[in-house]
Amino acid sequence: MRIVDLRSDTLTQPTPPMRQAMSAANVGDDVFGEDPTVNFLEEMVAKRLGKEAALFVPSGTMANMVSQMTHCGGGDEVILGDQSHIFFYEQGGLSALGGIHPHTVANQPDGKLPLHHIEAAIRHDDIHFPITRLIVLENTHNRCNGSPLDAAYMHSVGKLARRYGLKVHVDGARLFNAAIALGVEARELVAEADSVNICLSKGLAAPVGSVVSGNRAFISKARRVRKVLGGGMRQSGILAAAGIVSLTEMVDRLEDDHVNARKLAEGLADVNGLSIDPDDVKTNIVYFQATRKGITSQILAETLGGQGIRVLPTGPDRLRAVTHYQVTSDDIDYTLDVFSRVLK
Ligand code: TLP
Repeated sequence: MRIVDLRSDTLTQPTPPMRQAMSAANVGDDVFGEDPTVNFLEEMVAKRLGKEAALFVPSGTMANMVSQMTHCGGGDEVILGDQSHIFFYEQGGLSALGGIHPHTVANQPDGKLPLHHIEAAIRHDDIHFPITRLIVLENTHNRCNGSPLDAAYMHSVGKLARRYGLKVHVDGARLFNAAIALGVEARELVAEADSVNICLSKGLAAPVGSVVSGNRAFISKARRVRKVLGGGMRQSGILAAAGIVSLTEMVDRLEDDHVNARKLAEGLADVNGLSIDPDDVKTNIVYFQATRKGITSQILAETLGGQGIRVLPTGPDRLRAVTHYQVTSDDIDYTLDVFSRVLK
């Protein structure tokens, strides 16, 4: 059966050049700071994002955890979106592992946190309150239609943070999708950020890994936090080698994923029993609603799955489809055919 797997861009397989680079990588013990390939990747990311230093970690979840635990101590408070990946999908790790208190602000449909809502959430000095340390933004915003947050907005949050002596962390798991969609360099989006997570293992197709970047002092403290979380890796240059290929060969082509996502969204808008506004789709993430009575997202996903089309239910009637480099324009045509047949 023909399979089109749209559940996530994390499903991407490493490319042939990645496998070659991995088998040929020069490696050393990275806990000793002696893996040349990891060091190269870290320098590459830092430079690309306009930061002083960077740290290779096993996952986006660990990148976010390390960043928050580096900025905050126990009892400190983080302001973040109620739809953010950190709040929604990371098991409350910031509280469980970091003793950090989350203070949520409602995300707007475009993933932004209104400045006046952020400002209202900042604690003033009062013996009853936790101390606000950090604001977290997510770009692109996964649960908000994969929306890219523009540079002007990112800068305005940075300025607000400075005014109150706060730090800013950007969960940029898909930062390069945002940069491509907005036609700007990724570094412009994170110019005001104190720390940034980028994921290599989503649309950029590396098998494993994320990179945190920030200033030198931040990264050396983050290196200690990575170790206590069990993320100190040894000959991890094998993995970093694939990440280097991600950054050199896989960024510009993200545009193709955005074109395919838009095409999928426009096609789904014409299918009876679904609701979607294609104009909401700006990157590679497509959310849609199942509107026919009795057809829940679970039922629809299972029925489509039986026909080889894999999508992810993300709510009782909400589903997600994500395009990536292993999904072609022809796969989108096929996917739309199957949707029409299943919902006829
Ligand atoms: N997101 C995954 C799932 O966890 C939902 C996906 O399929 O989209 N930040 C953002 C914005 C993410 O979307 C993800 C992964 C992460 C962080 C965590 O990355 P990993 O999975 O590497 O820990």
